[in-house]
Amino acid sequence: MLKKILVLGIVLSLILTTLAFAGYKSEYKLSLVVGPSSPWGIAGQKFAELIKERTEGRINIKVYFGGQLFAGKQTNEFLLLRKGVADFAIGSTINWSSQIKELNLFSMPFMFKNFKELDAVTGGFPGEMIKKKLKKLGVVSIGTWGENGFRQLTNSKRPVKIPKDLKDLKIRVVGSPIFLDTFKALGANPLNMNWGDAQTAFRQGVVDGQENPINIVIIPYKIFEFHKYITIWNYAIDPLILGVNKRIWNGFSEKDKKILEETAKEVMDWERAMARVGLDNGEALEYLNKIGQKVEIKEPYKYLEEHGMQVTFLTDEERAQFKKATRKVYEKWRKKIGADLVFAAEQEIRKAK
Ligand code: X2X
Repeated sequence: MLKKILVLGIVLSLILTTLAFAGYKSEYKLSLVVGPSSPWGIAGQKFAELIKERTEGRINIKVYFGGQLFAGKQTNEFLLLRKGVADFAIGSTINWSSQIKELNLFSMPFMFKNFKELDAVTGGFPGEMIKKKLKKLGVVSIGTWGENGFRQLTNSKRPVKIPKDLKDLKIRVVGSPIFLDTFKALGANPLNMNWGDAQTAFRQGVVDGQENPINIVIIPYKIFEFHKYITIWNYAIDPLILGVNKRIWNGFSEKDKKILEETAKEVMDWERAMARVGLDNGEALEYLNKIGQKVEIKEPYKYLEEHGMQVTFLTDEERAQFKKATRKVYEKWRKKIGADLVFAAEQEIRKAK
């Protein structure tokens, strides 16, 4: 009798397990705009590997690098994640801002000065508002916040210290309208280009400059091979989100959801530390040491100089000139983003000072 009950129990649990995972796909697609050479790209690979291991093969994620799922058109990524062409993505808030106007908050010219101010906004009420909006649009944010980083200006022509220095420089920007507004306000000649095409354009000298973060893009992509000058001006920031299509998310068991969430947090914390190492007050390095990660590039500015770059830092007064020159853009986008969200962010920034 006891044996019969035991066998019945085993059969029943097998049936239940099969039923629970019957809805699972044999492969899930994770989208990335960049390649596997930067910590942003490595985070995708890391996430896929850890999930496979921790779910004992129930969830099998394949990473599609370099915008493969949308022929490189990076501003379409969110749309395709929403539609289920991608199941997961580690997306840049800039690239997703075409569909979610709130995400332009991070591209507001000269809004965030440092990591402390950024963390106050992403970790506070404004961050929650944004995640809620994403969910409403069909994407669950399980890994927040990763980081592409503060965007710095590089160019092949001259050091840029005041707005006048930017005059008529051809600058590649992402296909997001706020960037066109900002660079036009500064007297430059901005051009929209996808990241894949941009790298060819740098090599061929079709553009004079570009703007991107140091640890995630400028160093891994060796921008110093094309541009001699870099200006550290923290004019915009690009947080990353590990998101899942909501329908896909709802199909996972509670146990697997927990594994996905915990792993996403772990991977994005690592990625954010890699984006900040050498650029913050040492917290990122401390964190990486704690988790046993060996870091090769500890002093990014020195590394850039060693690779032939002239690094220009701005004084507060110099940065204020750029801020003033772009004030109209800020006010225009306040309305587009939503005055409530911008106000909430401004309050957090004030408190963080
Ligand atoms: O295209 C860019 O500049 C990049 C790589 O930073 C983004 O995807 C936003």
